[in-house]
Amino acid sequence: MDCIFCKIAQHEIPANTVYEDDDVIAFKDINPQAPIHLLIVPRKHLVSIMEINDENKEILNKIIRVAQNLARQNNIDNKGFRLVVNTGDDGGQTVGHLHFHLLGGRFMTWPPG
Ligand code: IU
Repeated sequence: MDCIFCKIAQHEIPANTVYEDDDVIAFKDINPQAPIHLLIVPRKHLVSIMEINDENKEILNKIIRVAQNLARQNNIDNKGFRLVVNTGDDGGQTVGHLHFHLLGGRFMTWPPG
């Protein structure tokens, strides 16, 4: 499958990895939108949050736990951060492999653009 995040997850192309285990990989976004901008990605190819179901829902728990740990490690847990899942064209999703953006280190405005 020609999926860039699958290739990163399989170490076929390099990334600035900050965490990985059997189910999840997290790496620095190549085009950061905040001082801290990490992507948390399930190794399994799921196109979007719309592919979460009763059989694979545990991955969400895992991703949230990884996000908490990365927030603590980057000292943004107390001041705050944003965890974002862009979904589909109108949601601004450009890579068709489910990923969570962890953004922090600056004040986030609302609404997002
Ligand atoms: P989006 O929510 O699908 O728009 O987010 C995709 C993100 O993936 C975006 O922030 C890109 O900068 C980022 N990214 C990356 O970190 N490495 C890559 O090789 C590619 C995209 I392609």
